[in-house]
Amino acid sequence: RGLDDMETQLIRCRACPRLVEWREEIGAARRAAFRDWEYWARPVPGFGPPDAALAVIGLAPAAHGGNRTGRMFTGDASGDFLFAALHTVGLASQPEATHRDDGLELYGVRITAPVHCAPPHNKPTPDERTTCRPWLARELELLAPTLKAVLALGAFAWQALLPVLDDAGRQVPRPRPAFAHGAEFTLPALGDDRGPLHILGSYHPSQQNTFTGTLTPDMLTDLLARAARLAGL
Ligand code: DU
Ligand code: SF4
Repeated sequence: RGLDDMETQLIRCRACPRLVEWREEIGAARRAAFRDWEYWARPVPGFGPPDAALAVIGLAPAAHGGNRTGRMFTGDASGDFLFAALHTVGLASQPEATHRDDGLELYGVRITAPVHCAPPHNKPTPDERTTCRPWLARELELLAPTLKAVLALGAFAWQALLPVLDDAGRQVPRPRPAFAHGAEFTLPALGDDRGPLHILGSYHPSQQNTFTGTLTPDMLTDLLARAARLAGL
């Protein structure tokens, strides 16, 4: 299976020296609350069915979240918010994600990120975003036969996504659509097996946004529901 092969290769990636050092350093130092954890401390693969109709794209794994558990958004505050919303709209089997074997299933949706390794201060550099781009391109290409919608969580994901779509031969309008919460555009079907693709933007469910009320649960569930409907889910 394509995505399994990709995952095997991805988790060995060491292309970004700063991130390799950081992810391992965090894994060695840990945090008091997680002292008993063996941190994943490697690239964190995408999560969800290989025939997903909707892709949700975040930023990068959190140091003590995905970098600890080895699964996107699993075990951190952003994930608590995201999985609760996914469960509310019927896209996840449970509202919580705590570890890789917690039984969580996603229905028709795959969660990934444009940068697969935890960055210092949750801030990857533009170079790191560029270096990790082929992984996002490959994942979206493998999903292409079933993919109908992509929801970018935050401006970083939006800006990482558009060049990938360009490179895949999708015709992203010029000037490029700007990121906003609720931004939306549709790319036309291509001559091959790829139908129209709906692109949506939402604020990222980071604590910076959720603690301040910039992103409320209703705002996220509304957009997830819309993305799911556009994806035929
Ligand atoms: O708020 P937090 O759960 O500690 O996450 C920190 C940071 O990383 C935030 O900007 C969300 C982002 N993030 C992500 O994009 N993908 C993940 O799987 C986990 C966190
Ligand atoms: Fe490799 Fe991406 Fe991690 Fe960089 S961020 S080391 S390209 S997996």
